[in-house]
Amino acid sequence: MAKYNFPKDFIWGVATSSYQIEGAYNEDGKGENIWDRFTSIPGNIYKNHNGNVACDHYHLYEKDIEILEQLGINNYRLSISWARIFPKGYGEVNQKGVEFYKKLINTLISKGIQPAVTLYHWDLPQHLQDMGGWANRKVVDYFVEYAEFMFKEFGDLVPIWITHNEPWVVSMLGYAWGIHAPGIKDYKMALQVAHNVLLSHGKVVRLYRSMDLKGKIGITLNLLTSYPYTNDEKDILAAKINDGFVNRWFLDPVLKGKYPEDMVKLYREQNLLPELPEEDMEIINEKIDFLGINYYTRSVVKYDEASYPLKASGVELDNPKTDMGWEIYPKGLYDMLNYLHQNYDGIEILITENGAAFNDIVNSNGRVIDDYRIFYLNEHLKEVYRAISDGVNVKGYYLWSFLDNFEWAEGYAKRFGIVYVDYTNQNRIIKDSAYWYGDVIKNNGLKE
Ligand code: NCW
Repeated sequence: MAKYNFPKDFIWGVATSSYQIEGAYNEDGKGENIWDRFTSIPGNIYKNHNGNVACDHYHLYEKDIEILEQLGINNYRLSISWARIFPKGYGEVNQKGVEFYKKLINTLISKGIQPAVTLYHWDLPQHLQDMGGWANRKVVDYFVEYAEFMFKEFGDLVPIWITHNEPWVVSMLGYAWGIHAPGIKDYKMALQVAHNVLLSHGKVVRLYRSMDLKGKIGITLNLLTSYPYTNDEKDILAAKINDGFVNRWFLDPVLKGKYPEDMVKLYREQNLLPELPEEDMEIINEKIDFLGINYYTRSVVKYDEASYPLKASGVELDNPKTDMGWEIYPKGLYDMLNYLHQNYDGIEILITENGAAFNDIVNSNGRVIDDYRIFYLNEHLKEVYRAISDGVNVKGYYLWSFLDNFEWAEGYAKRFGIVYVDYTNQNRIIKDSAYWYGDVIKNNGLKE
Protein backbone atom coordinates (compact mmCIF):
# COMPACT_ATOMS: atom_id res chain seq x y z
CA MET A 1 0.00 0.00 0.00
CA ALA A 2 1.45 3.28 -1.03
CA LYS A 3 1.72 6.13 1.41
CA TYR A 4 1.13 8.71 -1.29
CA ASN A 5 -1.71 7.38 -3.43
CA PHE A 6 -2.16 9.14 -6.74
CA PRO A 7 -5.55 9.57 -8.42
CA LYS A 8 -6.99 6.65 -10.32
CA ASP A 9 -6.10 6.98 -14.06
CA PHE A 10 -3.03 9.11 -13.31
CA ILE A 11 -0.71 8.86 -16.31
CA TRP A 12 2.77 7.58 -15.47
CA GLY A 13 5.15 7.73 -18.39
CA VAL A 14 8.63 8.38 -19.70
CA ALA A 15 9.75 10.80 -22.41
CA THR A 16 12.33 11.06 -25.19
CA SER A 17 12.82 13.06 -28.39
CA SER A 18 13.71 12.06 -31.92
CA TYR A 19 17.08 13.75 -32.45
CA GLN A 20 18.29 12.76 -29.00
CA ILE A 21 17.78 9.00 -29.44
CA GLU A 22 17.09 7.92 -33.01
CA GLY A 23 20.41 8.20 -34.82
CA ALA A 24 20.12 7.00 -38.46
CA TYR A 25 20.62 10.62 -39.37
CA ASN A 26 20.98 10.02 -43.09
CA GLU A 27 19.10 6.78 -43.61
CA ASP A 28 15.98 5.84 -45.51
CA GLY A 29 15.53 9.22 -47.13
CA LYS A 30 15.61 11.45 -44.06
CA GLY A 31 16.44 15.07 -44.84
CA GLU A 32 19.08 17.10 -43.05
CA ASN A 33 17.85 19.04 -40.03
CA ILE A 34 19.28 21.97 -38.08
CA TRP A 35 20.84 19.74 -35.45
CA ASP A 36 22.60 17.64 -38.10
CA ARG A 37 24.03 20.89 -39.42
CA PHE A 38 24.76 22.56 -36.07
CA THR A 39 26.56 19.52 -34.64
CA SER A 40 28.73 19.24 -37.75
CA ILE A 41 30.36 22.60 -37.00
CA PRO A 42 33.38 22.17 -34.70
CA GLY A 43 33.13 23.96 -31.38
CA ASN A 44 29.35 24.00 -31.12
CA ILE A 45 28.93 20.89 -28.99
CA TYR A 46 30.86 19.36 -26.12
CA LYS A 47 33.67 17.27 -27.69
CA ASN A 48 31.97 17.79 -31.06
CA HIS A 49 29.49 15.03 -30.31
CA ASN A 50 26.47 14.62 -32.60
CA GLY A 51 23.24 12.67 -32.93
CA ASN A 52 24.30 10.69 -36.01
CA VAL A 53 23.99 7.42 -34.10
CA ALA A 54 22.75 8.49 -30.65
CA CYS A 55 20.99 5.47 -29.05
CA ASP A 56 20.38 3.95 -32.48
CA HIS A 57 16.74 3.75 -31.49
CA TYR A 58 15.78 3.87 -35.18
CA HIS A 59 17.07 0.30 -35.41
CA LEU A 60 16.64 -0.80 -31.80
CA TYR A 61 13.14 0.49 -31.10
CA GLU A 62 11.67 -2.99 -30.65
CA LYS A 63 14.20 -3.84 -27.95
CA ASP A 64 13.58 -0.48 -26.29
CA ILE A 65 9.84 -1.07 -26.25
CA GLU A 66 10.49 -4.46 -24.64
CA ILE A 67 12.25 -2.61 -21.81
CA LEU A 68 9.25 -0.32 -21.35
CA GLU A 69 7.07 -3.40 -21.20
CA GLN A 70 9.36 -5.15 -18.75
CA LEU A 71 9.25 -2.14 -16.43
CA GLY A 72 5.48 -1.81 -16.66
CA ILE A 73 5.67 1.66 -18.22
CA ASN A 74 2.47 2.12 -20.19
CA ASN A 75 2.78 5.71 -21.40
CA TYR A 76 5.53 6.94 -23.67
CA ARG A 77 6.14 10.46 -24.94
CA LEU A 78 8.14 10.57 -28.17
CA SER A 79 8.72 13.16 -30.87
CA ILE A 80 8.65 13.01 -34.64
CA SER A 81 11.59 13.95 -36.78
CA TRP A 82 9.97 16.36 -39.24
CA ALA A 83 12.74 15.80 -41.82
CA ARG A 84 12.09 12.05 -41.83
CA ILE A 85 8.53 12.74 -42.98
CA PHE A 86 9.22 15.76 -45.21
CA PRO A 87 12.95 15.82 -46.05
CA LYS A 88 12.63 19.44 -47.18
CA GLY A 89 10.05 20.40 -44.59
CA TYR A 90 7.16 20.37 -47.09
CA GLY A 91 6.19 18.86 -50.42
CA GLU A 92 7.27 15.34 -51.11
CA VAL A 93 6.66 12.78 -48.37
CA ASN A 94 9.33 10.26 -47.43
CA GLN A 95 7.29 7.09 -47.12
CA LYS A 96 10.05 5.22 -45.25
CA GLY A 97 9.94 7.80 -42.50
CA VAL A 98 6.19 7.42 -42.23
CA GLU A 99 6.62 3.65 -42.04
CA PHE A 100 9.11 3.95 -39.20
CA TYR A 101 6.65 5.87 -37.03
CA LYS A 102 3.82 3.52 -38.05
CA LYS A 103 5.88 0.57 -36.83
CA LEU A 104 6.96 2.39 -33.68
CA ILE A 105 3.50 3.59 -32.73
CA ASN A 106 1.75 0.34 -33.64
CA THR A 107 4.26 -1.69 -31.65
CA LEU A 108 3.70 0.54 -28.62
CA ILE A 109 -0.06 0.20 -28.92
CA SER A 110 0.13 -3.55 -29.40
CA LYS A 111 1.95 -3.75 -26.05
CA GLY A 112 -0.62 -1.59 -24.31
CA ILE A 113 1.66 1.46 -24.21
CA GLN A 114 -0.13 4.72 -24.94
CA PRO A 115 1.88 7.12 -27.12
CA ALA A 116 2.00 10.89 -26.57
CA VAL A 117 3.49 12.56 -29.63
CA THR A 118 5.38 15.85 -29.81
CA LEU A 119 5.39 17.33 -33.30
CA TYR A 120 8.35 19.62 -32.77
CA HIS A 121 11.21 18.88 -30.40
CA TRP A 122 13.74 21.19 -32.05
CA ASP A 123 14.83 19.34 -35.21
CA LEU A 124 13.71 21.71 -37.97
CA PRO A 125 14.44 20.57 -41.54
CA GLN A 126 17.56 22.44 -42.66
CA HIS A 127 15.88 23.47 -45.90
CA LEU A 128 13.44 25.56 -43.86
CA GLN A 129 16.32 27.08 -41.90
CA ASP A 130 17.85 28.11 -45.20
CA MET A 131 14.68 30.18 -45.67
CA GLY A 132 15.18 31.83 -42.27
CA GLY A 133 13.76 29.11 -40.01
CA TRP A 134 11.15 30.10 -37.46
CA ALA A 135 11.91 33.76 -38.06
CA ASN A 136 10.14 33.37 -41.42
CA ARG A 137 6.36 33.32 -41.08
CA LYS A 138 6.14 30.98 -44.07
CA VAL A 139 7.54 28.22 -41.84
CA VAL A 140 4.37 28.50 -39.74
CA ASP A 141 2.36 27.33 -42.76
CA TYR A 142 4.76 24.48 -43.44
CA PHE A 143 4.39 23.36 -39.83
CA VAL A 144 0.62 23.32 -40.25
CA GLU A 145 0.97 21.21 -43.43
CA TYR A 146 3.24 18.78 -41.62
CA ALA A 147 0.81 18.58 -38.69
CA GLU A 148 -2.11 17.97 -41.04
CA PHE A 149 -0.26 15.09 -42.63
CA MET A 150 0.53 13.62 -39.23
CA PHE A 151 -3.05 13.97 -38.01
CA LYS A 152 -4.33 12.23 -41.17
CA GLU A 153 -1.86 9.37 -40.80
CA PHE A 154 -1.77 9.01 -37.02
CA GLY A 155 -4.72 10.99 -35.66
CA ASP A 156 -6.74 7.89 -34.83
CA LEU A 157 -3.81 6.11 -33.21
CA VAL A 158 -2.42 8.82 -30.96
CA PRO A 159 -4.52 10.05 -28.03
CA ILE A 160 -2.19 12.85 -26.86
CA TRP A 161 -0.53 15.44 -29.11
CA ILE A 162 1.94 18.14 -28.14
CA THR A 163 2.54 20.84 -30.73
CA HIS A 164 5.84 22.22 -29.44
CA ASN A 165 8.43 21.39 -26.82
CA GLU A 166 9.78 24.41 -24.94
CA PRO A 167 9.34 27.40 -27.27
CA TRP A 168 11.47 29.45 -24.86
CA VAL A 169 14.45 27.16 -25.53
CA VAL A 170 13.75 27.14 -29.27
CA SER A 171 13.75 30.93 -29.42
CA MET A 172 16.20 32.02 -26.71
CA LEU A 173 18.85 29.31 -26.83
CA GLY A 174 18.56 28.97 -30.61
CA TYR A 175 18.19 32.59 -31.74
CA ALA A 176 19.25 34.90 -28.88
CA TRP A 177 22.11 33.12 -27.15
CA GLY A 178 23.15 30.92 -30.06
CA ILE A 179 24.02 27.89 -27.94
CA HIS A 180 21.47 25.67 -29.67
CA ALA A 181 20.76 25.24 -33.38
CA PRO A 182 20.60 27.31 -35.50
CA GLY A 183 23.15 29.24 -33.41
CA ILE A 184 21.92 32.79 -34.01
CA LYS A 185 22.46 35.70 -31.60
CA ASP A 186 19.74 38.24 -32.25
CA TYR A 187 17.38 39.00 -29.39
CA LYS A 188 14.74 40.71 -31.49
CA MET A 189 14.72 37.85 -33.93
CA ALA A 190 14.33 35.45 -31.00
CA LEU A 191 11.15 37.24 -29.95
CA GLN A 192 9.88 37.03 -33.54
CA VAL A 193 10.66 33.31 -33.48
CA ALA A 194 8.81 32.86 -30.19
CA HIS A 195 5.79 34.57 -31.71
CA ASN A 196 5.87 32.51 -34.89
CA VAL A 197 6.26 29.28 -32.92
CA LEU A 198 3.26 30.22 -30.75
CA LEU A 199 1.27 31.16 -33.84
CA SER A 200 2.07 27.80 -35.42
CA HIS A 201 0.91 26.14 -32.20
CA GLY A 202 -2.44 27.95 -32.29
CA LYS A 203 -2.97 27.18 -35.97
CA VAL A 204 -2.28 23.51 -35.39
CA VAL A 205 -4.68 23.33 -32.45
CA ARG A 206 -7.33 24.94 -34.67
CA LEU A 207 -6.60 22.43 -37.40
CA TYR A 208 -6.86 19.54 -34.94
CA ARG A 209 -10.31 20.75 -33.84
CA SER A 210 -11.46 21.09 -37.44
CA MET A 211 -10.50 17.47 -38.11
CA ASP A 212 -12.79 16.29 -35.33
CA LEU A 213 -10.24 13.92 -33.83
CA LYS A 214 -10.86 12.24 -30.52
CA GLY A 215 -7.58 12.86 -28.70
CA LYS A 216 -6.21 15.75 -26.70
CA ILE A 217 -3.84 18.47 -27.79
CA GLY A 218 -1.63 20.90 -25.88
CA ILE A 219 1.78 22.54 -25.77
CA THR A 220 4.79 21.93 -23.53
CA LEU A 221 6.51 24.88 -21.84
CA ASN A 222 9.68 24.82 -19.75
CA LEU A 223 8.82 26.76 -16.64
CA LEU A 224 11.09 28.15 -13.95
CA THR A 225 9.62 29.19 -10.63
CA SER A 226 11.22 32.57 -9.91
CA TYR A 227 12.12 33.74 -6.41
CA PRO A 228 13.72 37.04 -5.42
CA TYR A 229 17.19 36.78 -3.90
CA THR A 230 16.29 39.24 -1.11
CA ASN A 231 13.21 41.14 -0.01
CA ASP A 232 14.60 44.27 -1.58
CA GLU A 233 11.97 45.65 -3.89
CA LYS A 234 14.42 45.72 -6.81
CA ASP A 235 15.06 42.00 -6.41
CA ILE A 236 11.34 41.33 -6.16
CA LEU A 237 10.82 43.17 -9.44
CA ALA A 238 13.75 41.32 -11.02
CA ALA A 239 12.16 37.99 -10.10
CA LYS A 240 8.91 39.13 -11.65
CA ILE A 241 10.72 40.13 -14.84
CA ASN A 242 12.44 36.77 -14.98
CA ASP A 243 9.05 35.13 -14.57
CA GLY A 244 7.82 37.30 -17.45
CA PHE A 245 10.80 36.36 -19.60
CA VAL A 246 10.60 32.59 -19.20
CA ASN A 247 7.04 31.82 -18.10
CA ARG A 248 4.45 34.52 -18.75
CA TRP A 249 5.74 35.43 -22.22
CA PHE A 250 4.49 32.00 -23.31
CA LEU A 251 1.71 31.22 -20.83
CA ASP A 252 -0.19 34.46 -21.30
CA PRO A 253 -0.56 34.38 -25.11
CA VAL A 254 -1.55 30.70 -25.08
CA LEU A 255 -3.93 30.88 -22.14
CA LYS A 256 -5.02 34.54 -22.04
CA GLY A 257 -4.57 35.65 -25.64
CA LYS A 258 -2.19 38.51 -24.82
CA TYR A 259 1.44 39.18 -24.08
CA PRO A 260 2.21 40.39 -20.53
CA GLU A 261 2.13 44.19 -20.47
CA ASP A 262 5.16 44.69 -18.24
CA MET A 263 7.30 42.69 -20.65
CA VAL A 264 5.88 44.35 -23.76
CA LYS A 265 6.81 47.70 -22.23
CA LEU A 266 10.29 46.53 -21.31
CA TYR A 267 11.00 45.06 -24.75
CA ARG A 268 9.52 48.10 -26.51
CA GLU A 269 11.76 50.44 -24.52
CA GLN A 270 14.77 48.42 -25.59
CA ASN A 271 13.60 48.41 -29.20
CA LEU A 272 13.38 44.64 -29.18
CA LEU A 273 9.70 44.17 -29.87
CA PRO A 274 9.04 42.42 -33.21
CA GLU A 275 5.79 42.52 -35.19
CA LEU A 276 3.08 40.98 -33.05
CA PRO A 277 -0.11 41.34 -35.12
CA GLU A 278 -3.19 41.62 -32.94
CA GLU A 279 -5.15 39.21 -35.14
CA ASP A 280 -2.66 36.44 -34.30
CA MET A 281 -3.53 36.54 -30.63
CA GLU A 282 -6.91 34.89 -30.94
CA ILE A 283 -5.31 32.04 -32.88
CA ILE A 284 -2.55 31.58 -30.31
CA ASN A 285 -5.25 31.55 -27.63
CA GLU A 286 -7.13 28.63 -29.26
CA LYS A 287 -8.30 26.45 -26.40
CA ILE A 288 -5.94 23.64 -25.47
CA ASP A 289 -6.92 20.45 -23.67
CA PHE A 290 -3.94 20.48 -21.33
CA LEU A 291 -0.83 22.47 -20.57
CA GLY A 292 2.38 20.43 -20.68
CA ILE A 293 5.07 21.61 -18.30
CA ASN A 294 8.71 20.64 -17.98
CA TYR A 295 10.14 21.33 -14.55
CA TYR A 296 13.77 20.80 -13.56
CA THR A 297 14.81 23.64 -11.28
CA ARG A 298 13.96 27.13 -10.04
CA SER A 299 15.65 30.47 -10.43
CA VAL A 300 16.68 32.86 -7.71
CA VAL A 301 16.95 36.32 -9.18
CA LYS A 302 18.52 39.64 -8.27
CA TYR A 303 18.50 43.09 -9.78
CA ASP A 304 21.53 43.53 -12.02
CA GLU A 305 22.00 46.85 -13.80
CA ALA A 306 24.53 45.32 -16.21
CA SER A 307 22.42 42.42 -17.38
CA TYR A 308 20.95 43.01 -20.85
CA PRO A 309 18.07 43.41 -21.53
CA LEU A 310 16.23 42.41 -18.35
CA LYS A 311 18.44 43.96 -15.64
CA ALA A 312 17.89 40.74 -13.77
CA SER A 313 20.26 37.86 -13.27
CA GLY A 314 20.24 34.48 -11.64
CA VAL A 315 22.07 33.89 -8.37
CA GLU A 316 23.86 30.60 -7.85
CA LEU A 317 23.20 29.30 -4.36
CA ASP A 318 25.37 26.81 -2.59
CA ASN A 319 22.69 24.09 -2.66
CA PRO A 320 22.80 20.56 -4.07
CA LYS A 321 22.69 20.46 -7.87
CA THR A 322 22.34 17.87 -10.61
CA ASP A 323 25.06 17.21 -13.14
CA MET A 324 23.58 19.98 -15.32
CA GLY A 325 24.43 22.42 -12.53
CA TRP A 326 20.70 22.90 -11.90
CA GLU A 327 19.71 23.38 -8.25
CA ILE A 328 17.56 20.57 -6.84
CA TYR A 329 14.47 22.36 -5.60
CA PRO A 330 11.38 20.12 -5.49
CA LYS A 331 9.20 22.72 -3.74
CA GLY A 332 9.54 24.87 -6.86
CA LEU A 333 7.40 22.31 -8.68
CA TYR A 334 4.70 22.57 -6.01
CA ASP A 335 4.82 26.36 -6.17
CA MET A 336 4.68 26.33 -9.97
CA LEU A 337 1.69 23.98 -10.04
CA ASN A 338 -0.21 26.21 -7.64
CA TYR A 339 0.80 29.34 -9.55
CA LEU A 340 -0.59 27.83 -12.75
CA HIS A 341 -3.76 26.66 -11.06
CA GLN A 342 -4.41 30.10 -9.59
CA ASN A 343 -3.40 32.30 -12.50
CA TYR A 344 -4.63 30.19 -15.39
CA ASP A 345 -8.07 29.09 -14.37
CA GLY A 346 -7.41 25.62 -13.00
CA ILE A 347 -5.96 24.50 -16.34
CA GLU A 348 -5.45 20.75 -16.78
CA ILE A 349 -1.73 20.00 -16.47
CA LEU A 350 0.49 17.21 -17.71
CA ILE A 351 4.02 17.23 -16.36
CA THR A 352 5.64 16.29 -19.65
CA GLU A 353 9.20 16.24 -18.25
CA ASN A 354 10.94 16.04 -14.90
CA GLY A 355 14.14 14.25 -14.13
CA ALA A 356 17.83 14.66 -13.50
CA ALA A 357 21.24 14.15 -15.05
CA PHE A 358 23.85 12.55 -12.82
CA ASN A 359 27.24 11.07 -13.42
CA ASP A 360 26.16 7.43 -13.36
CA ILE A 361 28.69 4.65 -13.00
CA VAL A 362 28.27 1.03 -13.98
CA ASN A 363 29.66 -0.94 -11.02
CA SER A 364 31.64 -4.18 -11.16
CA ASN A 365 28.40 -6.16 -11.00
CA GLY A 366 27.12 -4.33 -14.06
CA ARG A 367 24.60 -2.36 -12.01
CA VAL A 368 23.88 1.37 -11.91
CA ILE A 369 22.95 2.32 -8.36
CA ASP A 370 21.46 5.77 -8.92
CA ASP A 371 19.90 6.35 -5.52
CA TYR A 372 20.51 10.12 -5.93
CA ARG A 373 18.13 10.06 -8.95
CA ILE A 374 15.55 8.07 -6.99
CA PHE A 375 15.78 10.73 -4.29
CA TYR A 376 15.34 13.53 -6.82
CA LEU A 377 12.31 11.87 -8.40
CA ASN A 378 10.72 10.84 -5.12
CA GLU A 379 10.99 14.35 -3.69
CA HIS A 380 9.49 15.91 -6.81
CA LEU A 381 6.65 13.41 -6.93
CA LYS A 382 5.81 14.18 -3.30
CA GLU A 383 5.37 17.82 -4.33
CA VAL A 384 3.14 16.76 -7.22
CA TYR A 385 1.09 14.76 -4.74
CA ARG A 386 0.85 17.75 -2.43
CA ALA A 387 -0.33 19.98 -5.28
CA ILE A 388 -2.95 17.44 -6.35
CA SER A 389 -4.15 17.30 -2.73
CA ASP A 390 -4.58 21.09 -2.90
CA GLY A 391 -6.83 20.62 -5.92
CA VAL A 392 -4.38 21.35 -8.73
CA ASN A 393 -5.49 19.54 -11.86
CA VAL A 394 -2.43 17.39 -12.64
CA LYS A 395 -3.31 14.43 -14.84
CA GLY A 396 0.03 12.83 -15.49
CA TYR A 397 3.81 12.74 -15.18
CA TYR A 398 6.42 11.78 -17.78
CA LEU A 399 9.90 11.19 -16.49
CA TRP A 400 12.77 12.60 -18.55
CA SER A 401 14.26 10.43 -19.73
CA PHE A 402 13.69 6.83 -20.67
CA LEU A 403 17.22 6.43 -22.07
CA ASP A 404 20.48 8.28 -21.62
CA ASN A 405 20.75 10.31 -24.79
CA PHE A 406 22.31 13.15 -26.75
CA GLU A 407 21.96 16.13 -24.43
CA TRP A 408 22.17 18.90 -27.06
CA ALA A 409 25.08 21.28 -26.40
CA GLU A 410 26.33 18.94 -23.66
CA GLY A 411 26.62 15.97 -26.03
CA TYR A 412 26.69 12.55 -24.36
CA ALA A 413 28.31 13.90 -21.20
CA LYS A 414 25.02 14.23 -19.32
CA ARG A 415 22.96 11.17 -18.49
CA PHE A 416 19.26 11.79 -17.81
CA GLY A 417 18.07 8.22 -18.43
CA ILE A 418 16.58 5.65 -16.09
CA VAL A 419 18.13 3.24 -18.57
CA TYR A 420 21.89 3.50 -19.07
CA VAL A 421 23.22 3.44 -22.62
CA ASP A 422 26.72 2.17 -23.31
CA TYR A 423 27.51 4.11 -26.47
CA THR A 424 30.38 1.81 -27.41
CA ASN A 425 28.08 -1.15 -28.07
CA GLN A 426 24.52 0.19 -27.63
CA ASN A 427 23.91 -2.05 -24.63
CA ARG A 428 21.15 -0.91 -22.31
CA ILE A 429 21.48 -1.33 -18.54
CA ILE A 430 18.37 -0.80 -16.47
CA LYS A 431 19.30 1.57 -13.64
CA ASP A 432 17.94 1.14 -10.11
CA SER A 433 15.77 4.22 -10.67
CA ALA A 434 13.93 2.41 -13.48
CA TYR A 435 13.04 -0.51 -11.21
CA TRP A 436 12.01 1.99 -8.55
CA TYR A 437 9.81 3.83 -11.08
CA GLY A 438 8.25 0.54 -12.18
CA ASP A 439 7.19 0.03 -8.54
CA VAL A 440 5.80 3.55 -8.32
CA ILE A 441 3.65 2.80 -11.36
CA LYS A 442 2.54 -0.57 -10.02
CA ASN A 443 1.56 0.99 -6.68
CA ASN A 444 0.14 4.13 -8.32
CA GLY A 445 2.10 6.13 -5.79
CA LEU A 446 5.03 6.46 -3.45
CA LYS A 447 5.88 4.40 -0.43
CA GLU A 448 7.78 7.13 1.38
S1 NCW B 1 18.21 21.38 -22.15
C1 NCW B 1 16.69 21.24 -21.69
N1 NCW B 1 16.12 20.02 -21.57
C2 NCW B 1 16.79 18.78 -21.48
C3 NCW B 1 16.65 18.10 -22.84
O1 NCW B 1 17.23 16.85 -22.87
C4 NCW B 1 15.20 17.98 -23.30
O2 NCW B 1 15.16 17.69 -24.66
C5 NCW B 1 14.47 19.26 -23.02
O3 NCW B 1 13.09 19.09 -23.26
C6 NCW B 1 16.02 18.13 -20.44
O4 NCW B 1 14.72 18.71 -20.65
C7 NCW B 1 14.77 19.75 -21.61
N2 NCW B 1 15.99 22.29 -21.38
C8 NCW B 1 16.51 23.56 -21.34
C9 NCW B 1 16.35 24.08 -19.98
C10 NCW B 1 16.87 25.45 -19.82
C11 NCW B 1 18.34 25.51 -19.83
C12 NCW B 1 18.82 26.82 -19.44
C13 NCW B 1 20.26 26.95 -19.80
C14 NCW B 1 20.82 28.23 -19.36
C15 NCW B 1 22.22 28.39 -19.83
